[in-house]
Amino acid sequence: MASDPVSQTRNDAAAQLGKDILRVLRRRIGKDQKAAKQHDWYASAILALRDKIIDVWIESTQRTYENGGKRVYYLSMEFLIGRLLRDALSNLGVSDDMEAALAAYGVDLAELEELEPDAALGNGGLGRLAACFMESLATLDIPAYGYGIRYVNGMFRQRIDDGWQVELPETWLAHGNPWEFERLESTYRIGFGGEVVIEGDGVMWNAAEQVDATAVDTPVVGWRGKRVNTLRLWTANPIDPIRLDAFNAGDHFGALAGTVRAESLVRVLYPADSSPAGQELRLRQEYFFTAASIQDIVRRHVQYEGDVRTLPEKAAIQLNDTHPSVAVAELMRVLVDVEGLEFDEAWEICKQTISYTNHTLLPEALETWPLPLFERMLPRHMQIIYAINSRVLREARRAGCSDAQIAAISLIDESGERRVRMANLAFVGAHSVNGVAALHTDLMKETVFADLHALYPQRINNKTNGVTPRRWLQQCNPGLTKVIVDAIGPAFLDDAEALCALNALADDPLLGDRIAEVKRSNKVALAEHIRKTMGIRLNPDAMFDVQIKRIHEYKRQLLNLIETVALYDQIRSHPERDWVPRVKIFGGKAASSYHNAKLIIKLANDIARRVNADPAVGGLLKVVYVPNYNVSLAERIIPAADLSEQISTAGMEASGTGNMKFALNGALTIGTLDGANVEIRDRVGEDNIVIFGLTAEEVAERRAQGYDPRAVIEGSRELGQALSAIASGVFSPDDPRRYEGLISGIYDHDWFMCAADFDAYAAAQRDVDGRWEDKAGWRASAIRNIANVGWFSSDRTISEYAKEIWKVL
Ligand code: IMP
Ligand code: B1N
Repeated sequence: MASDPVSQTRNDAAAQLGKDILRVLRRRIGKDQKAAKQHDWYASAILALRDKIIDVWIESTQRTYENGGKRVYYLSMEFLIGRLLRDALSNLGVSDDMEAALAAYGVDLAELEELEPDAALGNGGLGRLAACFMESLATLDIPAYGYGIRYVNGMFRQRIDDGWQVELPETWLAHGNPWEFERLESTYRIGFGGEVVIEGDGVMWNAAEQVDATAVDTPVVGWRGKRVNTLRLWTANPIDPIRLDAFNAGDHFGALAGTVRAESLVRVLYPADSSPAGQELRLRQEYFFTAASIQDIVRRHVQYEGDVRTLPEKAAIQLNDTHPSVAVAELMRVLVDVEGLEFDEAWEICKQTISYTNHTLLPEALETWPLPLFERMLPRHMQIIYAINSRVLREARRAGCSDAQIAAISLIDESGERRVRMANLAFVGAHSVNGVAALHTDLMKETVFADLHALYPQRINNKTNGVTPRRWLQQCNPGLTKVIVDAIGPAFLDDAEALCALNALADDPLLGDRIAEVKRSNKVALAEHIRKTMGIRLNPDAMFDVQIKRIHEYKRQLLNLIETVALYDQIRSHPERDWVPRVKIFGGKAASSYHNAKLIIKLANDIARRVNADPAVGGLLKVVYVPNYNVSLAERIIPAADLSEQISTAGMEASGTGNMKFALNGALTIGTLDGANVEIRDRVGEDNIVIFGLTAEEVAERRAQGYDPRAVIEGSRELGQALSAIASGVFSPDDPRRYEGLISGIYDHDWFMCAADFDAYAAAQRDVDGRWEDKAGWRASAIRNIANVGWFSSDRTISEYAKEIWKVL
């Protein structure tokens, strides 16, 4: 083999990497091969790899400066990036070299990968989308920066104690972070509070309190390593780390108060996914990272272009939801108060530079801040918001808006306690406002933004979400990737839509067999992981039916659980029937203050305990609640799933991105016509997805008519029995009334229409059983799913943003 030039080059590359690793081990870690522990190899491997990345990184940055091109700035409170080692190896095409290099020292790369903490600087879909976007931006060779917060403790670690969620701090930085570079020279002063004073022609904001924001950069490697972009996360430092006078006078805690106050800014991520996080510290965090980012963007522009007025030609700022929407007021403040532009000119620059993505229409998740709080923390921004508002409302009046329309458009909600509406601020300060799936974008126009849309009819547009096929197919499912390469060649590795070549082979029994083999071995691996970590044994030939996502009532884990109870009951009553063996897998975190979501976790665990111990259902039904669902677990579970549960109340899930990952890995979807499910159905074809339940329109109609869940429950024996079983304590004998409140909520109002959709859902599940029994049919459907969801690559999404919003492609 050594004479084969390709493998010779490979051997050389691996040998060189091996030498690099040893050098790093010696020079940077201070150990030799004999003394090295697993963690030393881990650090050395990453640092050796990082050296390769740095070369491309510097070259990419230089290229941007030389070309004088436009940069994209993605401002996001969350970047759920997960582990980076495998991603970097795979995108640089050196996974095999690294494996061989380490093997030569008796070290297993897969074991090292497990040592990497999962960087969980996000809650769920919104944060993971930002991470997929960063990877696609680098892949498409677009100069881009992600801007966010370097949380010391990101998303909490979830433990399940006696079935209840317990939240623990995740100490992802405990062993240092080999990927990041602190940039002390990129430090900005951020003010809070104080007062605004008139000074000659201008205005001065004298902040009462200040902290320093310092940049910490992480390289983001694109596919095939052509470009490396920067993820710039801000950390907070006190201006005076210690007040020595106070310390020496014996006030040891008070002397450090400034440090504590600064550090609290970047301490934790609010664990609120699509739920309100309306505390003062949250607004401080939002302003802190937004202000630092805006200053950095303007500084870079003025430094190299000399004139702030050309900003829109060289910078596109995308706001990921409203969390950074104070950027509108901050950019105005910098342009007017610091750069000395006229308000009107600044306003045009602001609108041309900024664009905004909306990710939810849930009323409780739309950010608003009490006006007195906002004014106290950001007095100058409050004035600017008033000035913007008076302009916008003048425009609205001129356009003939009614008083009701004016009230809806206003940046200030006057209906109760006065509040600042961050979504309206982002909307008016942006030239583009996009939704994240076609249905969601339509609903934006019809509901929350109806009046703003009437006033600015060109502004709202759709950009259906996507996921990076590198992480969510190639890296998490190498077995499937190889089978596809063998079947249709490697073109899909560079263009996910080339997967459509699989359509021609959908009924090929040989391909069906090979894909089924891969699925089975992924299921065996997951079953083994669950046995090791939870002590539960699973049958890999059972259908793996998976619902993993944040726990939220609108996502309806409860509907799935009620159906699980109904199925359990049926299996017990009719053991003679030919039941399809199922494993119901649940996973997800609940916001710490979300009582019902936590109760749903307990219910899943209570059901699991009872069902798994019941010999009467033996091999036919198992229920598993996997603790601490995160990106790394998703990478294990999704390739092993047969059925993907996407069952939100129609109209409530803006898009979903998990739905895309499952389909890409050959799972069939059972779902409602919500979010991107609609577009997945359009692409895979209605025969290859199981759709059930009310449509968004029907949900709205039912609500308008006065929906009566009791009547529905009376009409469905199965549903009534399942609900009574849960409510009467069948699954909670230790506390029989535990679920009374949860279940009476369904009888009384059933906001999320579990009852209305139950029969359709149960029937759809039996339809799924039927399809499963037709092995060839199932396999063909799985292939058609893989073949037709290449369009949901975040490369496609990002190229749409780039062409239509940012104008950089
Ligand atoms: P920033 O994007 O302005 O923060 O600069 C980040 C890095 O880009 C710097 O540390 C330099 O390595 C590089 N850089 C800055 N200015 C130039 C330039 O004019 N040409 C090439 N590289 C530059
Ligand atoms: O954003 C995802 C979508 O795929 C999901 O459907 C959507 O629910 C999710 C406040 C949110 N919307 N809103 C949030 C997150 C954190 C927070 O503090 C709201 N997350 C979504 C990507 O488009």
